[in-house]
Amino acid sequence: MRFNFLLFLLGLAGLVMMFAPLPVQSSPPVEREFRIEASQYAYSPGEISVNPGDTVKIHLVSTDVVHGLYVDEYGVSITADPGQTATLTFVADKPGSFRLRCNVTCGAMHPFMIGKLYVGPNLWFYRSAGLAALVILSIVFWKRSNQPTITAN
Ligand SMILES: [Cu+2]
Repeated sequence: MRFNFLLFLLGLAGLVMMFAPLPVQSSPPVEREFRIEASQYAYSPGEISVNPGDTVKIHLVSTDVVHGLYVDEYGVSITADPGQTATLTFVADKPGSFRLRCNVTCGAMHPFMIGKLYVGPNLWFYRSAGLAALVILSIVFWKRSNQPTITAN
């Protein structure tokens, strides 16, 4: 009976750990600069990640033809001429993951020229670490409850 209650508590703690929004701001906003090379038909690096509130400065360098970079949902974009660098600055105030797409028709595979902006602290790491700790706790409790108890007469 007591053990079931503990299990219930552990399960509850697990759910909270998975889904509760963490109110902590893991780090104060900073300016982050990225140099992204655009060539047919990819961005390099293809993924960038920042913390919410950060000022993102992207230097887009085109190595072959004219390429663009449009950030989904943020609605900001930039165009870089061949061999040129263009700079885009915006504040990453929306958390989540957003597509970066080329907004200049640059060739046959143009629609597949896609990158990713990830805005958010690495919550999954902390959540899975918390879950792992819970699993270990449950095993400890389970072992204890299965131990034969010595009763004194
Ligand atoms: Cu392109």
